[in-house]
Amino acid sequence: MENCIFCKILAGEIPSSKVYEDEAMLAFRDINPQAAVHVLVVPKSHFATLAEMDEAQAELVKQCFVKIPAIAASLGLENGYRLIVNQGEDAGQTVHHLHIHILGGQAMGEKML
Ligand code: DGP
Repeated sequence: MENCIFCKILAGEIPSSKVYEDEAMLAFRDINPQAAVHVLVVPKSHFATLAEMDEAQAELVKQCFVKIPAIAASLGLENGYRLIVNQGEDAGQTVHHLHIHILGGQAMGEKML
């Protein structure tokens, strides 16, 4: 998708700090980390929110969630982690390509859930 920063990262047009990749997803470190470990898991299909997702895209998202425990383990998050999937303006979604935040590497506190 033109002008989508995550599509450009998926295409290799913009560099990223990759932590995992397969046919369904790319996981890379967030440019503006909000925790000691902050990784984004991005399905390899452009859609902004779950409301716009088709069946094939839902399969990619399923594969992301199936793989996240292994990605988290590879990041040393044995003590736990938080997943966030911002949906739309009120949630503060700034990149309109669905992505799953993995946050960890520290006690997260109780302020956000
Ligand atoms: P959200 O607010 O859920 O849409 O989160 C978007 C995240 O994407 C935000 O935490 C910063 C991150 N981000 C934006 N542009 C880039 C980029 O070019 N590279 C990387 N690695 N992360 C980015």
